[in-house]
Amino acid sequence: MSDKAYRALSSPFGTGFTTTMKLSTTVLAQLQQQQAIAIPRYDRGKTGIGIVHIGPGAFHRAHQAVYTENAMNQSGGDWGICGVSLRSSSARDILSTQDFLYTLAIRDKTTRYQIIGAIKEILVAGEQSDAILSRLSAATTKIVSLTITEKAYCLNALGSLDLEHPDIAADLDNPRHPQSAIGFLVEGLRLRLASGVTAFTVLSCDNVSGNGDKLRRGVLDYARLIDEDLAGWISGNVAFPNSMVDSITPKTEDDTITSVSSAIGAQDDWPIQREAFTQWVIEENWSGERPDWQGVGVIFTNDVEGFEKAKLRLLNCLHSTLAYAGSLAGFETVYEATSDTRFRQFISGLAQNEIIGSFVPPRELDIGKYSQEIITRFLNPEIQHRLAQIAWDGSQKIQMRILPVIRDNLAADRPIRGLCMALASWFEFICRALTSGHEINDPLANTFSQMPALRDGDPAVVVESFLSIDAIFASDLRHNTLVLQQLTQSLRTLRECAKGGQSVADALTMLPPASA
Ligand code: CS2
Repeated sequence: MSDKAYRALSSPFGTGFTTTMKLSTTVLAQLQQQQAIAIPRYDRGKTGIGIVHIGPGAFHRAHQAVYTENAMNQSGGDWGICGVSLRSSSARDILSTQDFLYTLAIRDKTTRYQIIGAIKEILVAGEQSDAILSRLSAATTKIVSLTITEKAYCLNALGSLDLEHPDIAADLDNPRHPQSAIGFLVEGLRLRLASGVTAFTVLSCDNVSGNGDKLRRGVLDYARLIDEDLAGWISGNVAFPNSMVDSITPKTEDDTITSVSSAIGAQDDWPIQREAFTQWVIEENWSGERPDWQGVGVIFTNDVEGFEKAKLRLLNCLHSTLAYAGSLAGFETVYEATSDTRFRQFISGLAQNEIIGSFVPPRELDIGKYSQEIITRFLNPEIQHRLAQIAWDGSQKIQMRILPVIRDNLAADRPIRGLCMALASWFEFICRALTSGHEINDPLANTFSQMPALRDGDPAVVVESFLSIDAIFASDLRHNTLVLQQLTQSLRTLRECAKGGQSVADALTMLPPASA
Protein backbone atom coordinates (compact mmCIF):
# COMPACT_ATOMS: atom_id res chain seq x y z
CA MET A 1 0.00 0.00 0.00
CA SER A 2 1.44 3.31 -0.94
CA ASP A 3 0.98 6.42 1.11
CA LYS A 4 -1.75 8.42 -0.50
CA ALA A 5 -2.96 11.92 -0.32
CA TYR A 6 -6.72 12.00 -0.45
CA ARG A 7 -7.90 11.68 -3.96
CA ALA A 8 -10.56 13.97 -5.30
CA LEU A 9 -13.64 11.86 -5.39
CA SER A 10 -17.03 12.48 -6.74
CA SER A 11 -19.71 10.93 -4.59
CA PRO A 12 -22.44 9.05 -6.42
CA PHE A 13 -24.76 10.07 -3.63
CA GLY A 14 -24.73 13.75 -4.37
CA THR A 15 -25.18 15.96 -1.36
CA GLY A 16 -23.88 15.29 2.10
CA PHE A 17 -20.38 14.16 1.18
CA THR A 18 -17.34 16.27 0.55
CA THR A 19 -14.61 14.93 -1.63
CA THR A 20 -12.20 14.52 1.30
CA MET A 21 -14.55 13.13 3.92
CA LYS A 22 -12.83 10.30 5.71
CA LEU A 23 -14.49 7.06 6.81
CA SER A 24 -15.02 7.32 10.57
CA THR A 25 -17.57 6.70 13.32
CA THR A 26 -19.02 10.15 12.69
CA VAL A 27 -19.43 9.52 8.99
CA LEU A 28 -21.16 6.19 9.63
CA ALA A 29 -24.35 7.95 10.64
CA GLN A 30 -24.43 9.66 7.24
CA LEU A 31 -23.64 6.48 5.35
CA GLN A 32 -26.61 4.89 7.08
CA GLN A 33 -28.82 7.02 4.91
CA GLN A 34 -27.46 5.23 1.86
CA GLN A 35 -29.51 2.07 1.36
CA ALA A 36 -26.79 0.34 -0.62
CA ILE A 37 -24.22 0.28 2.15
CA ALA A 38 -24.56 -2.03 5.16
CA ILE A 39 -23.18 -0.61 8.40
CA PRO A 40 -22.79 -2.07 11.92
CA ARG A 41 -26.21 -2.59 13.53
CA TYR A 42 -24.88 -3.22 17.05
CA ASP A 43 -23.76 -0.47 19.42
CA ARG A 44 -20.10 -0.46 18.54
CA GLY A 45 -19.18 2.04 21.25
CA LYS A 46 -20.51 -0.24 23.95
CA THR A 47 -19.17 -3.49 22.50
CA GLY A 48 -16.31 -5.05 24.46
CA ILE A 49 -13.36 -6.97 23.04
CA GLY A 50 -13.72 -10.76 23.29
CA ILE A 51 -11.36 -11.94 20.54
CA VAL A 52 -7.67 -11.33 19.97
CA HIS A 53 -6.72 -12.05 16.38
CA ILE A 54 -3.05 -12.47 15.49
CA GLY A 55 -2.44 -11.47 11.84
CA PRO A 56 -5.21 -8.98 10.95
CA GLY A 57 -4.35 -9.02 7.21
CA ALA A 58 -6.72 -8.87 4.27
CA PHE A 59 -7.95 -12.43 4.64
CA HIS A 60 -8.92 -12.00 8.27
CA ARG A 61 -10.65 -8.73 7.47
CA ALA A 62 -12.56 -10.39 4.62
CA HIS A 63 -13.50 -13.52 6.48
CA GLN A 64 -13.44 -14.09 10.25
CA ALA A 65 -14.00 -10.41 11.04
CA VAL A 66 -17.02 -10.41 8.72
CA TYR A 67 -18.58 -13.52 10.26
CA THR A 68 -18.06 -11.90 13.67
CA GLU A 69 -19.57 -8.64 12.43
CA ASN A 70 -22.61 -10.48 11.08
CA ALA A 71 -22.95 -12.46 14.32
CA MET A 72 -22.91 -9.24 16.34
CA ASN A 73 -25.39 -7.65 13.95
CA GLN A 74 -27.70 -10.61 14.47
CA SER A 75 -27.18 -11.60 18.09
CA GLY A 76 -24.99 -8.96 19.78
CA GLY A 77 -22.31 -9.92 22.30
CA ASP A 78 -18.98 -8.49 23.35
CA TRP A 79 -17.06 -9.91 20.44
CA GLY A 80 -15.05 -6.92 19.30
CA ILE A 81 -11.66 -7.90 17.91
CA CYS A 82 -8.21 -6.73 18.98
CA GLY A 83 -5.91 -7.33 16.01
CA VAL A 84 -2.26 -8.09 16.74
CA SER A 85 0.28 -7.44 13.99
CA LEU A 86 3.49 -9.32 14.58
CA ARG A 87 5.61 -7.36 12.12
CA SER A 88 4.18 -4.51 10.14
CA SER A 89 2.50 -1.48 11.68
CA SER A 90 0.65 -0.47 8.50
CA ALA A 91 -2.74 -1.97 9.41
CA ARG A 92 -2.73 -0.10 12.72
CA ASP A 93 -1.34 3.10 11.24
CA ILE A 94 -3.87 3.27 8.42
CA LEU A 95 -6.98 1.86 10.11
CA SER A 96 -6.50 3.89 13.31
CA THR A 97 -7.10 7.04 11.24
CA GLN A 98 -10.58 5.73 10.41
CA ASP A 99 -11.58 4.37 13.85
CA PHE A 100 -10.61 0.87 12.63
CA LEU A 101 -13.62 0.86 10.29
CA TYR A 102 -13.15 -0.42 6.76
CA THR A 103 -15.28 -1.33 3.80
CA LEU A 104 -15.76 -4.86 2.52
CA ALA A 105 -16.54 -4.88 -1.20
CA ILE A 106 -18.19 -8.16 -2.20
CA ARG A 107 -17.54 -8.54 -5.90
CA ASP A 108 -20.03 -10.54 -7.88
CA LYS A 109 -22.21 -9.57 -10.85
CA THR A 110 -22.84 -6.45 -8.84
CA THR A 111 -20.71 -5.21 -5.95
CA ARG A 112 -22.14 -5.00 -2.43
CA TYR A 113 -20.57 -2.85 0.25
CA GLN A 114 -20.50 -3.45 3.98
CA ILE A 115 -18.71 -1.32 6.54
CA ILE A 116 -17.12 -3.62 9.09
CA GLY A 117 -16.78 -2.44 12.69
CA ALA A 118 -15.76 -5.68 14.42
CA ILE A 119 -12.09 -4.73 14.70
CA LYS A 120 -11.84 -2.24 17.53
CA GLU A 121 -8.09 -1.87 17.87
CA ILE A 122 -4.85 -3.11 16.36
CA LEU A 123 -1.69 -3.50 18.43
CA VAL A 124 1.81 -3.99 17.05
CA ALA A 125 4.26 -6.46 18.60
CA GLY A 126 7.52 -4.85 19.65
CA GLU A 127 5.93 -1.45 20.11
CA GLN A 128 2.91 -2.48 22.17
CA SER A 129 3.79 -5.91 23.52
CA ASP A 130 2.63 -5.13 27.09
CA ALA A 131 -0.80 -4.08 25.81
CA ILE A 132 -0.97 -7.29 23.75
CA LEU A 133 -0.17 -9.41 26.79
CA SER A 134 -2.82 -7.53 28.82
CA ARG A 135 -5.39 -8.39 26.16
CA LEU A 136 -4.26 -12.00 26.01
CA SER A 137 -4.49 -12.38 29.77
CA ALA A 138 -7.81 -10.52 30.23
CA ALA A 139 -10.69 -12.68 31.44
CA THR A 140 -12.88 -10.97 28.81
CA THR A 141 -10.76 -12.48 26.01
CA LYS A 142 -12.36 -15.82 25.19
CA ILE A 143 -10.82 -16.62 21.82
CA VAL A 144 -7.42 -16.09 20.23
CA SER A 145 -7.62 -16.70 16.51
CA LEU A 146 -4.78 -16.59 14.02
CA THR A 147 -4.02 -16.06 10.33
CA ILE A 148 -0.25 -16.01 10.32
CA THR A 149 0.48 -18.05 7.14
CA GLU A 150 2.08 -21.47 6.90
CA LYS A 151 5.62 -20.39 7.72
CA ALA A 152 4.77 -18.75 11.07
CA TYR A 153 3.89 -22.13 12.60
CA CYS A 154 7.68 -22.57 12.88
CA LEU A 155 7.47 -26.35 12.53
CA ASN A 156 10.11 -28.55 10.95
CA ALA A 157 9.42 -31.22 8.31
CA LEU A 158 8.64 -33.71 11.09
CA GLY A 159 5.89 -31.45 12.47
CA SER A 160 7.65 -30.51 15.70
CA LEU A 161 8.76 -27.04 16.70
CA ASP A 162 11.79 -25.75 14.79
CA LEU A 163 14.06 -24.71 17.65
CA GLU A 164 16.45 -23.09 15.20
CA HIS A 165 13.82 -20.74 13.87
CA PRO A 166 15.19 -17.29 14.81
CA ASP A 167 11.89 -16.09 16.36
CA ILE A 168 11.50 -19.25 18.43
CA ALA A 169 15.15 -19.19 19.54
CA ALA A 170 14.75 -15.52 20.58
CA ASP A 171 11.53 -16.26 22.49
CA LEU A 172 13.02 -19.24 24.30
CA ASP A 173 15.80 -16.92 25.51
CA ASN A 174 13.34 -14.26 26.60
CA PRO A 175 9.87 -15.84 27.00
CA ARG A 176 8.34 -12.93 28.92
CA HIS A 177 8.92 -10.66 25.90
CA PRO A 178 7.80 -12.78 22.96
CA GLN A 179 7.99 -12.00 19.24
CA SER A 180 6.45 -15.09 17.68
CA ALA A 181 2.79 -16.09 17.64
CA ILE A 182 3.63 -19.21 19.64
CA GLY A 183 5.61 -17.15 22.16
CA PHE A 184 2.66 -14.75 22.63
CA LEU A 185 0.14 -17.58 23.02
CA VAL A 186 2.22 -19.32 25.67
CA GLU A 187 3.03 -16.16 27.61
CA GLY A 188 -0.64 -15.13 27.51
CA LEU A 189 -1.67 -18.55 28.81
CA ARG A 190 1.03 -18.45 31.51
CA LEU A 191 -0.33 -15.11 32.75
CA ARG A 192 -3.86 -16.53 32.81
CA LEU A 193 -2.80 -19.59 34.76
CA ALA A 194 -0.89 -17.38 37.22
CA SER A 195 -3.92 -15.17 37.86
CA GLY A 196 -6.49 -17.95 37.89
CA VAL A 197 -8.22 -16.96 34.63
CA THR A 198 -9.62 -19.78 32.50
CA ALA A 199 -7.95 -20.54 29.18
CA PHE A 200 -9.04 -19.05 25.86
CA THR A 201 -9.74 -21.21 22.82
CA VAL A 202 -7.00 -21.02 20.17
CA LEU A 203 -8.52 -20.95 16.70
CA SER A 204 -6.12 -21.35 13.81
CA CYS A 205 -7.52 -20.06 10.51
CA ASP A 206 -4.65 -20.73 8.11
CA ASN A 207 -4.61 -22.90 5.00
CA VAL A 208 -2.70 -25.57 6.83
CA SER A 209 -3.98 -29.13 7.07
CA GLY A 210 -4.78 -30.01 10.67
CA ASN A 211 -4.04 -26.37 11.53
CA GLY A 212 -5.27 -26.61 15.14
CA ASP A 213 -3.40 -29.87 15.78
CA LYS A 214 -0.21 -28.45 14.29
CA LEU A 215 -0.41 -25.26 16.32
CA ARG A 216 -1.10 -27.27 19.49
CA ARG A 217 2.00 -29.34 18.84
CA GLY A 218 4.15 -26.21 18.39
CA VAL A 219 2.68 -24.53 21.48
CA LEU A 220 3.20 -27.61 23.66
CA ASP A 221 6.75 -28.22 22.39
CA TYR A 222 7.57 -24.61 23.25
CA ALA A 223 5.76 -24.56 26.62
CA ARG A 224 7.54 -27.75 27.73
CA LEU A 225 10.89 -26.08 27.25
CA ILE A 226 9.80 -23.22 29.49
CA ASP A 227 7.72 -24.84 32.20
CA GLU A 228 6.47 -28.45 32.33
CA ASP A 229 3.55 -27.54 34.63
CA LEU A 230 2.37 -24.85 32.27
CA ALA A 231 2.61 -27.31 29.37
CA GLY A 232 0.52 -29.79 31.36
CA TRP A 233 -2.13 -27.16 32.06
CA ILE A 234 -2.26 -26.11 28.40
CA SER A 235 -2.53 -29.72 27.31
CA GLY A 236 -5.50 -30.34 29.62
CA ASN A 237 -7.31 -27.00 29.32
CA VAL A 238 -6.79 -25.32 25.97
CA ALA A 239 -8.90 -26.28 22.94
CA PHE A 240 -7.21 -25.94 19.53
CA PRO A 241 -10.03 -26.69 17.06
CA ASN A 242 -9.06 -27.38 13.47
CA SER A 243 -10.77 -25.15 10.92
CA MET A 244 -11.19 -24.68 7.20
CA VAL A 245 -11.50 -21.17 5.80
CA ASP A 246 -12.39 -20.12 2.28
CA SER A 247 -13.07 -16.91 0.37
CA ILE A 248 -10.96 -15.63 -2.49
CA THR A 249 -9.51 -12.30 -1.40
CA PRO A 250 -7.33 -10.45 -3.89
CA LYS A 251 -4.93 -7.87 -2.54
CA THR A 252 -6.22 -4.31 -2.18
CA GLU A 253 -4.77 -2.19 -4.98
CA ASP A 254 -4.76 1.55 -5.46
CA ASP A 255 -7.75 1.35 -7.80
CA THR A 256 -9.67 -0.64 -5.15
CA ILE A 257 -9.20 2.31 -2.81
CA THR A 258 -10.42 4.75 -5.42
CA SER A 259 -13.42 2.75 -6.53
CA VAL A 260 -14.59 1.79 -3.05
CA SER A 261 -14.14 5.29 -1.64
CA SER A 262 -16.07 6.68 -4.54
CA ALA A 263 -18.86 4.12 -4.10
CA ILE A 264 -19.32 4.72 -0.38
CA GLY A 265 -18.82 8.46 -0.65
CA ALA A 266 -16.05 8.65 1.95
CA GLN A 267 -12.33 8.05 1.80
CA ASP A 268 -11.41 4.56 2.95
CA ASP A 269 -7.65 4.06 2.86
CA TRP A 270 -7.73 0.30 3.23
CA PRO A 271 -10.89 -1.36 1.96
CA ILE A 272 -10.93 -5.11 1.41
CA GLN A 273 -12.42 -6.94 -1.57
CA ARG A 274 -13.44 -10.55 -1.92
CA GLU A 275 -15.73 -12.85 -3.85
CA ALA A 276 -19.30 -13.53 -2.64
CA PHE A 277 -18.57 -17.18 -1.83
CA THR A 278 -17.41 -17.69 1.73
CA GLN A 279 -17.12 -20.75 3.93
CA TRP A 280 -15.88 -21.47 7.45
CA VAL A 281 -15.93 -24.93 8.95
CA ILE A 282 -14.76 -25.33 12.56
CA GLU A 283 -14.17 -28.46 14.57
CA GLU A 284 -16.63 -28.90 17.43
CA ASN A 285 -13.81 -28.82 19.98
CA TRP A 286 -14.29 -25.74 22.07
CA SER A 287 -13.99 -24.42 25.58
CA GLY A 288 -15.95 -21.33 26.64
CA GLU A 289 -18.29 -18.99 24.81
CA ARG A 290 -18.20 -17.92 21.18
CA PRO A 291 -20.07 -15.47 18.97
CA ASP A 292 -23.22 -16.65 17.25
CA TRP A 293 -21.16 -17.74 14.26
CA GLN A 294 -23.44 -20.71 13.68
CA GLY A 295 -26.34 -18.30 13.19
CA VAL A 296 -24.49 -16.63 10.31
CA GLY A 297 -23.41 -19.70 8.38
CA VAL A 298 -20.36 -21.17 10.11
CA ILE A 299 -20.44 -24.97 10.10
CA PHE A 300 -19.41 -26.70 13.33
CA THR A 301 -18.63 -30.37 12.72
CA ASN A 302 -16.56 -33.30 13.86
CA ASP A 303 -15.32 -33.89 10.28
CA VAL A 304 -13.25 -30.84 9.44
CA GLU A 305 -10.63 -33.02 7.81
CA GLY A 306 -12.87 -33.86 4.85
CA PHE A 307 -13.67 -30.17 4.22
CA GLU A 308 -10.08 -29.19 4.68
CA LYS A 309 -8.80 -31.76 2.21
CA ALA A 310 -11.45 -30.79 -0.33
CA LYS A 311 -10.45 -27.13 -0.05
CA LEU A 312 -6.67 -27.53 0.04
CA ARG A 313 -6.52 -30.22 -2.64
CA LEU A 314 -9.03 -28.73 -5.03
CA LEU A 315 -9.11 -24.96 -4.69
CA ASN A 316 -5.61 -24.34 -3.34
CA CYS A 317 -3.86 -27.01 -5.41
CA LEU A 318 -5.47 -25.69 -8.61
CA HIS A 319 -4.62 -22.14 -7.56
CA SER A 320 -0.94 -23.01 -7.12
CA THR A 321 -0.93 -24.91 -10.43
CA LEU A 322 -2.27 -21.83 -12.19
CA ALA A 323 0.11 -19.56 -10.26
CA TYR A 324 3.24 -21.36 -11.51
CA ALA A 325 2.24 -22.69 -14.93
CA GLY A 326 0.17 -19.55 -15.61
CA SER A 327 2.99 -17.18 -14.65
CA LEU A 328 5.39 -19.11 -16.90
CA ALA A 329 2.86 -18.59 -19.70
CA GLY A 330 2.77 -14.85 -19.05
CA PHE A 331 -0.71 -14.65 -17.49
CA GLU A 332 -1.20 -12.23 -14.64
CA THR A 333 -4.43 -13.32 -12.98
CA VAL A 334 -6.37 -16.45 -12.14
CA TYR A 335 -9.18 -15.20 -14.36
CA GLU A 336 -6.88 -14.80 -17.38
CA ALA A 337 -5.24 -18.21 -16.97
CA THR A 338 -8.53 -20.04 -16.38
CA SER A 339 -10.08 -18.34 -19.39
CA ASP A 340 -7.51 -20.09 -21.58
CA THR A 341 -9.19 -23.31 -22.74
CA ARG A 342 -6.10 -25.47 -22.46
CA PHE A 343 -5.32 -24.28 -18.94
CA ARG A 344 -8.96 -24.78 -17.96
CA GLN A 345 -8.95 -28.30 -19.38
CA PHE A 346 -5.74 -29.08 -17.54
CA ILE A 347 -6.96 -28.00 -14.10
CA SER A 348 -10.38 -29.60 -14.64
CA GLY A 349 -8.67 -32.87 -15.62
CA LEU A 350 -6.34 -32.60 -12.66
CA ALA A 351 -9.29 -32.20 -10.30
CA GLN A 352 -11.30 -34.97 -11.91
CA ASN A 353 -8.64 -37.58 -12.54
CA GLU A 354 -5.98 -37.09 -9.92
CA ILE A 355 -7.41 -35.14 -6.98
CA ILE A 356 -11.03 -36.19 -6.40
CA GLY A 357 -10.64 -39.76 -5.24
CA SER A 358 -7.45 -39.01 -3.30
CA PHE A 359 -9.52 -38.31 -0.18
CA VAL A 360 -12.88 -39.06 1.38
CA PRO A 361 -15.09 -35.98 1.04
CA PRO A 362 -17.47 -35.05 3.85
CA ARG A 363 -20.95 -36.47 3.48
CA GLU A 364 -22.48 -33.00 3.19
CA LEU A 365 -20.36 -32.09 0.14
CA ASP A 366 -21.23 -32.99 -3.46
CA ILE A 367 -17.62 -33.14 -4.55
CA GLY A 368 -18.21 -33.08 -8.31
CA LYS A 369 -20.33 -29.95 -7.98
CA TYR A 370 -17.88 -28.42 -5.51
CA SER A 371 -14.98 -28.82 -7.93
CA GLN A 372 -16.95 -27.38 -10.87
CA GLU A 373 -17.96 -24.42 -8.72
CA ILE A 374 -14.31 -23.74 -8.01
CA ILE A 375 -13.61 -23.32 -11.72
CA THR A 376 -16.63 -21.01 -11.98
CA ARG A 377 -15.25 -19.00 -9.05
CA PHE A 378 -11.90 -18.69 -10.87
CA LEU A 379 -13.82 -17.32 -13.87
CA ASN A 380 -15.36 -14.41 -11.93
CA PRO A 381 -14.26 -11.42 -14.03
CA GLU A 382 -14.77 -9.06 -11.09
CA ILE A 383 -12.01 -10.78 -9.14
CA GLN A 384 -8.57 -9.81 -10.39
CA HIS A 385 -6.58 -12.23 -8.29
CA ARG A 386 -2.89 -11.97 -9.14
CA LEU A 387 -0.97 -15.17 -9.79
CA ALA A 388 2.06 -13.48 -8.21
CA GLN A 389 0.14 -13.20 -4.93
CA ILE A 390 -0.61 -16.93 -4.92
CA ALA A 391 2.93 -17.85 -6.00
CA TRP A 392 4.44 -16.55 -2.71
CA ASP A 393 5.80 -19.06 -0.20
CA GLY A 394 5.58 -21.97 -2.62
CA SER A 395 7.89 -24.16 -0.53
CA GLN A 396 5.32 -24.02 2.29
CA LYS A 397 2.18 -24.17 0.19
CA ILE A 398 3.07 -27.19 -1.95
CA GLN A 399 3.52 -29.22 1.23
CA MET A 400 -0.19 -28.75 1.99
CA ARG A 401 -1.59 -28.68 -1.53
CA ILE A 402 0.37 -30.96 -3.86
CA LEU A 403 2.68 -33.35 -2.00
CA PRO A 404 0.00 -35.08 0.12
CA VAL A 405 -2.04 -35.78 -3.02
CA ILE A 406 1.01 -37.29 -4.75
CA ARG A 407 1.70 -39.44 -1.67
CA ASP A 408 -1.89 -40.67 -1.41
CA ASN A 409 -2.06 -41.42 -5.13
CA LEU A 410 1.20 -43.35 -5.08
CA ALA A 411 -0.03 -45.40 -2.14
CA ALA A 412 -3.27 -46.24 -3.98
CA ASP A 413 -1.62 -46.75 -7.36
CA ARG A 414 -3.38 -43.75 -8.81
CA PRO A 415 -1.88 -41.45 -11.49
CA ILE A 416 0.37 -38.48 -10.67
CA ARG A 417 1.22 -37.09 -14.12
CA GLY A 418 -0.71 -33.81 -13.80
CA LEU A 419 0.43 -33.31 -10.22
CA CYS A 420 4.04 -33.73 -11.35
CA MET A 421 3.47 -31.15 -14.08
CA ALA A 422 2.15 -28.76 -11.42
CA LEU A 423 5.19 -29.36 -9.24
CA ALA A 424 7.62 -29.10 -12.16
CA SER A 425 6.03 -25.73 -13.01
CA TRP A 426 6.97 -24.53 -9.53
CA PHE A 427 10.55 -25.81 -10.04
CA GLU A 428 10.77 -23.96 -13.35
CA PHE A 429 9.21 -20.83 -11.84
CA ILE A 430 11.97 -20.75 -9.20
CA CYS A 431 14.73 -21.57 -11.73
CA ARG A 432 13.60 -18.76 -14.02
CA ALA A 433 13.46 -16.29 -11.14
CA LEU A 434 17.03 -17.24 -10.19
CA THR A 435 18.39 -16.89 -13.72
CA SER A 436 16.59 -13.62 -14.38
CA GLY A 437 17.39 -12.15 -10.96
CA HIS A 438 13.75 -11.72 -9.91
CA GLU A 439 13.05 -11.60 -6.20
CA ILE A 440 11.77 -14.89 -4.76
CA ASN A 441 9.23 -14.46 -1.96
CA ASP A 442 9.77 -17.65 -0.06
CA PRO A 443 11.28 -18.49 3.33
CA LEU A 444 13.66 -20.85 1.47
CA ALA A 445 14.79 -18.23 -1.07
CA ASN A 446 18.37 -18.36 0.28
CA THR A 447 18.46 -22.13 0.04
CA PHE A 448 17.45 -21.93 -3.62
CA SER A 449 19.98 -19.27 -4.47
CA GLN A 450 22.77 -21.37 -2.93
CA MET A 451 22.06 -24.27 -5.30
CA PRO A 452 23.95 -23.60 -8.55
CA ALA A 453 22.19 -26.53 -10.26
CA LEU A 454 18.94 -24.57 -10.20
CA ARG A 455 20.57 -21.98 -12.46
CA ASP A 456 22.13 -24.22 -15.05
CA GLY A 457 21.32 -27.87 -14.35
CA ASP A 458 19.53 -30.07 -16.84
CA PRO A 459 16.01 -31.23 -15.88
CA ALA A 460 17.12 -34.43 -14.10
CA VAL A 461 19.67 -32.55 -12.01
CA VAL A 462 17.21 -29.77 -11.18
CA VAL A 463 14.62 -32.32 -10.03
CA GLU A 464 17.16 -34.14 -7.86
CA SER A 465 18.34 -30.86 -6.37
CA PHE A 466 14.84 -29.76 -5.38
CA LEU A 467 14.01 -33.18 -3.96
CA SER A 468 17.15 -33.04 -1.81
CA ILE A 469 15.75 -30.13 0.23
CA ASP A 470 14.87 -31.74 3.58
CA ALA A 471 12.66 -28.88 4.69
CA ILE A 472 10.25 -29.74 1.85
CA PHE A 473 10.68 -33.32 0.68
CA ALA A 474 11.04 -36.43 2.74
CA SER A 475 12.94 -39.45 1.47
CA ASP A 476 9.79 -41.27 0.28
CA LEU A 477 9.42 -38.94 -2.71
CA ARG A 478 13.15 -38.46 -3.23
CA HIS A 479 13.69 -42.14 -3.92
CA ASN A 480 10.53 -42.87 -5.86
CA THR A 481 11.46 -43.64 -9.47
CA LEU A 482 8.03 -42.77 -10.84
CA VAL A 483 8.15 -39.36 -9.16
CA LEU A 484 11.68 -38.71 -10.45
CA GLN A 485 10.78 -39.83 -13.94
CA GLN A 486 7.52 -37.86 -14.21
CA LEU A 487 8.94 -34.69 -12.73
CA THR A 488 11.92 -34.82 -15.06
CA GLN A 489 9.71 -35.45 -18.07
CA SER A 490 7.43 -32.54 -17.15
CA LEU A 491 10.31 -30.15 -16.62
CA ARG A 492 11.96 -31.25 -19.85
CA THR A 493 8.69 -30.74 -21.75
CA LEU A 494 8.21 -27.27 -20.26
CA ARG A 495 11.74 -26.31 -21.30
CA GLU A 496 11.56 -27.82 -24.76
CA CYS A 497 8.30 -26.02 -25.46
CA ALA A 498 9.83 -22.73 -24.34
CA LYS A 499 12.91 -23.32 -26.50
CA GLY A 500 10.91 -24.35 -29.53
CA GLY A 501 8.73 -21.24 -29.34
CA GLN A 502 5.74 -23.23 -28.12
CA SER A 503 3.69 -22.15 -25.16
CA VAL A 504 3.32 -23.58 -21.67
CA ALA A 505 -0.22 -24.52 -22.68
CA ASP A 506 1.34 -26.85 -25.29
CA ALA A 507 3.34 -28.57 -22.56
CA LEU A 508 0.14 -28.99 -20.52
CA THR A 509 -1.55 -30.51 -23.54
CA MET A 510 1.33 -32.91 -24.23
CA LEU A 511 1.33 -34.20 -20.66
CA PRO A 512 -2.26 -33.88 -19.48
CA PRO A 513 -3.49 -35.33 -16.19
CA ALA A 514 -3.75 -39.07 -16.61
CA SER A 515 -7.13 -40.79 -16.83
CA ALA A 516 -8.26 -42.09 -13.48
C1 CS2 B 1 -4.52 -18.74 -2.42
C2 CS2 B 1 -5.42 -18.63 -1.21
O1 CS2 B 1 -2.82 -17.15 -2.07
C3 CS2 B 1 -3.10 -18.35 -2.09
O2 CS2 B 1 -2.27 -19.20 -1.86
O3 CS2 B 1 -4.58 -20.03 -2.92
O4 CS2 B 1 -5.21 -17.46 -0.51
C4 CS2 B 1 -6.90 -18.76 -1.61
O5 CS2 B 1 -7.32 -17.65 -2.37
C5 CS2 B 1 -7.77 -18.88 -0.40
O6 CS2 B 1 -7.36 -20.01 0.33
C6 CS2 B 1 -9.24 -18.97 -0.79
O7 CS2 B 1 -9.98 -19.27 0.32
